[in-house]
Amino acid sequence: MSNTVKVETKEIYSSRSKAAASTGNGNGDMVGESLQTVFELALESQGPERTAELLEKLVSRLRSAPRPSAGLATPYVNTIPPEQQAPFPGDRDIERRIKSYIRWNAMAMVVKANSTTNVGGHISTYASAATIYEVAFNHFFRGHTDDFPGDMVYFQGHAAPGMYARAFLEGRLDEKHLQNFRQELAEGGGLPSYPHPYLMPEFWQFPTVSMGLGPLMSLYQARFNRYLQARGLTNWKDEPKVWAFLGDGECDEVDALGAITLGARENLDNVIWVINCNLQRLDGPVRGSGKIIQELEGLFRGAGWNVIKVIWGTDWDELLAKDKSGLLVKRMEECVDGDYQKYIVEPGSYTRKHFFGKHPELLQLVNHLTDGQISKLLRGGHDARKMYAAYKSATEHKDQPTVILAKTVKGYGLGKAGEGKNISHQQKKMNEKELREFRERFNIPISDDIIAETPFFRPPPDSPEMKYLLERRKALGGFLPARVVKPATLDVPKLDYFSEFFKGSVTEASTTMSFVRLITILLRHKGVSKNVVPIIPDEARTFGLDALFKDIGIYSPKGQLYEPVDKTSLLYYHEAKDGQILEEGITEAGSMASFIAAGTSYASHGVPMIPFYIYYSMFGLQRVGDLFWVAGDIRARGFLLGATAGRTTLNGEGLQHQDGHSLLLASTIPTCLSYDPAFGFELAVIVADGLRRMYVEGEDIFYYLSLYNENYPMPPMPAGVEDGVLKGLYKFKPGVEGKKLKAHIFGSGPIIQSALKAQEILAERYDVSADIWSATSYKLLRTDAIRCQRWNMLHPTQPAKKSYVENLLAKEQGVFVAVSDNIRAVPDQITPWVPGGLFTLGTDGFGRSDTRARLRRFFGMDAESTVLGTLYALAQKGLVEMQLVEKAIKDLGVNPEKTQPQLV
Ligand SMILES: Cc1ncc(C[n+]2csc(CCOP(=O)(O)OP(=O)(O)O)c2C)c(N)n1
Ligand SMILES: [Mg+2]
Repeated sequence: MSNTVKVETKEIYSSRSKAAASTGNGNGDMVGESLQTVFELALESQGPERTAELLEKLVSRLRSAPRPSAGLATPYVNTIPPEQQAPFPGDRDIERRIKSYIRWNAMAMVVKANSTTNVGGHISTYASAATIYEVAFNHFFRGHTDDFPGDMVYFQGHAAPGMYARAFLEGRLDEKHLQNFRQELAEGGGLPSYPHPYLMPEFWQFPTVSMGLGPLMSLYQARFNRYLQARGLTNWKDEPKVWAFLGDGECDEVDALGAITLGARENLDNVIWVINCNLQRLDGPVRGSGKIIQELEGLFRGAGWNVIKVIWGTDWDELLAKDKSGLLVKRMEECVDGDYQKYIVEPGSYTRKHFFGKHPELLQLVNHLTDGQISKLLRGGHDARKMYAAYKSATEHKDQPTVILAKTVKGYGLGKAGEGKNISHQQKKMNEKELREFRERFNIPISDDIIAETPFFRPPPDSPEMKYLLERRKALGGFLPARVVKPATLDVPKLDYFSEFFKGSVTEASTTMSFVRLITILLRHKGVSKNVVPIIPDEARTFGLDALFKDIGIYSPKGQLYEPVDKTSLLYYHEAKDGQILEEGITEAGSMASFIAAGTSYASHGVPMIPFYIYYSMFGLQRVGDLFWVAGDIRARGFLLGATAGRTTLNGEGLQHQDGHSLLLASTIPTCLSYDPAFGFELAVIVADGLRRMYVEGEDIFYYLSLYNENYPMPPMPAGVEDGVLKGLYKFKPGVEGKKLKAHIFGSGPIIQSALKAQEILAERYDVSADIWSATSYKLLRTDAIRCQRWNMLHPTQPAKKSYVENLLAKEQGVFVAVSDNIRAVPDQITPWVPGGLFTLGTDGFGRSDTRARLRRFFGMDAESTVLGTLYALAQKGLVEMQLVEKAIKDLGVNPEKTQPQLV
C-alpha cells in the first residue's frame, strides 16, 4: 500500500517538474500554476480519492513545516461546498415571513419598554441571529416528549427577546408579557431580561447571560447525559443534542473555550455549538485587524472538533464558481474583520470599489450587479439554506462535537439605526423613520397611523404562517425552550440511618473524615445509592475519598485501557465505563458545571441525582463564584463540600489556600443553605434533612458545608439538638454553675475546641461560667431574623414576631462572644439580634504558613484569645474592671503589641 503511494507521489513529482519546466521560472505565480497543473494531472491519472489522499499527506507535511501562522484554518469560504449542501426542505417564503414577524416583535418589545422606562434591552444580537435560530426551530430543535427529554438548548442570553417573540407567535406568551419585557414587577407580571429558570421556571432551562458559563455548562451537560446513559439511568427513545449558541465576543471568556478539549476527548458528538460571528462585541469589532472566524476555526480544529464555517450566502456561490483565478478567495482572505464591518455600513458602491475593485478581474465578476444588489450579497448566517445544510451535517456528524461558525451582521436589518455600527449593541430606541424602514425591509403589515406605537404583530390563527409554525413545532415534539419538571422523589434515608454518628467516637476524627464515612454509608443505601454523584477535582486523596475509587469506579467513557500501576493494591485507581465518580481533574469550573448538570437532572431528565462535590474550599466560591450563582438561578440541588476550610485549620498551605470567607460568600446566594458544622453528628443531621428537603419535598435549594481537616474526638449527640443544628445555633455545653459572672461563647467548626478550652480557663481562673454554643449557620439565623424584622415593620400594630435567635437567647444573661476560623463578618451577621450585641473573634487578613497554635494566636482566636475577648466584653459592659483584662493579657501570655494581620 505505502509502495503504491510512493510510486504515485513520484509520478506527480515528475509531472510537477514537467509543469515547472514548461513555465520556465520559479516565481510565486508560476509555482502556483505549476501546482495547479500537477493537481489536474493527478486528478486525471489517479482519480479524486487518491488525489485527496495525497493532498492530505502534503497538508500534513505543510503543517509540520516551520511557518509563521499556525495553519489550522482552512480558506475563508464555507466548509460545505454547494454541491455537498443538503437541500433545504422547508418553505422559504413562509419561514422568512415568520422570521420577519419575530424580528419585528423582538425589536418592538425592546423599543416599547424603553419608550416609557429605562430598563434597557438588546435589539442587535437577535437581529443578527434570527436566521440561525429560526432554521433550528423549524427543522432541528426537538421538544420534550414522554420518552425524550428534549434537545437541551443554551440560548445566547442577549438574544432572549427573539425567544420571547417566537413564544408570542406560538401563543405561549401574550401581549401583556411582551409589553412588560424587563418589568417583572409590573402588574400581571413581566418577562425577565435574560434566560433565568429561577424567574421563569417553566420556560427557561439554562441561564447563559453571564457570558462564558453557558458554553462551559453545555459541555458538561452533554457529558453528564452520557454518564447517565452509561450508568443505565436513562430510558430515551433518542439521545438529546446539546446546543449552545454563543457570541463571537463571548469566546474571549476563558470559561467559554477553556474546556473544549473535553468535548473531543470524550467524543461528545451530542454537542453542537453555534457561534454567531457578527464580528462585533459591545464596544466594537471582536478582531478588527484579524479574522475571528479563522482564529476560532484553528482553535477548535486543534482541539479536535468538527468545524463548519458558514461564511457566505448562496449569492456568493455563483461568484466563487466563476472565479477561475482564485482571486476572489484571495481577496476574501486578505480583508480583515474591520473591512467586512465597513462593507456593511457603507453603500454597495463602496464594496464594489474597495473589495472587488482591488483587481479588475473581480470587478468584472460583479459587473452584472447593481450597487444595491452588491450591498445585499448575503452572509452565510443570514441564509437559511446554508444554515440548514450546516445543521444537518452537524446533527449527523459522528465522534466529534461540532462547532458552526456563522458569519452575520450585528443589528441586521436596523439600517441606519445600528446595522454593523459600533454602537449597535447598545441600541434600544428607534425613531419613526427607522421603524418605517424596518417595516419595509421585512414587509411587516403594520399601517402608518400606528407604527409609532411599535405595536406587536401576530398573524391570524388560520394564516399559513401560523399553521406552518405550529405544525413544525408539533412535528418536532413540542415547544422550546421549556423546562418540564415531573415530580420524582427518592427514597432517602431517615436520620436514624446515620445513627453511628450520634454515638460519637473516642478516636479522633475530622469533619472531612466524618463526611467520607457518611458518603460511604450513603452509597450503600438502597434508596439513593445509584443517585449519588461524587464529584472531585483531583483531590480525592487529599480528602481520603480514594477509597471509593475501587468500589464505585471513576467514570471513563473509554473504560480503562491500561493496567493501573497500583492494580495489586486494595484501593487501586479504577476507571470504568459505568463508573460513578466524576473525577474531573484540575478544573473547579468544570466540576461546578458537572455539579449543576447533576443537580438539575431532576428537571432536565426527570432523574433526581444527588451531587456531592468536594473541593478545596478556597477554590470554590472565591474562584468560580459565578457558577455558584448560576446553581441558584438554575434551581440546582445537591451538596457542596468546601473541604480543608479555615484560615488557620489548614495551616501549612499558606495565603492562597487558607479560606476564611467562603461562608460569607455562600451567604450571598439566596437558595444556598450554608453550614459550618463542628461534629460528625451535626453533619449527619444536616445532610439527612437536606436529602429530605431536596429529594422528598422537592425544594430547589442546595447546601454549602465547610469541612475541616483537624482531628479531635467526636462527641455523642446531646439530646434534642437536631432542630438547633438545622436552624443554626444550639447550646452544646453549659458552663459550670455557681460562678460570679456569665458569658456565652459561640464556636463553629473545629474552633469550637478553642471555645471549650476557653470555657475551662474562664471557670478556673476568672470566675466566669461560659456556656458553649455550636453555631452551625449564621446565615440561616440571619435570614430568619430578617424575615421577622420585615414582617414586624410592615405590621407595626400587631404583636411582634421574634426570630429563632432572639427567642433562644432572650433569657440568657451575660455577654456573648463568637469565635470561628472565618473572618469576623461571618458571625457578625447576627449581631443586631443578640442581646447586648456580639463580640467576635476571627481570622481577618491574609493567611500564612505555620503551626495551628501560632496561627491562632496570630489571628487572636485561640483559647487564650477567646478568654481575653470574653473578659473584655464583660469589662465593656462594666461587669469587670478593665484592669482584669490587663492582668489576663499578662497571665495568658498574650503580646499586646504583636503584629496584626494587615487590614486596610
Ligand atoms: C461575563 C460577562 N461579561 C460582560 C457582559 C456584558 N456584555 C453583554 S453582551 C456583551 C457583548 C457581547 O458580544 P458577543 O459575544 O459578540 O455577542 P453578540 O451580541 O455580538 O452576538 C457584553 C460585553 C456579560 N453579559 N457577561
Ligand atoms: Mg458578536
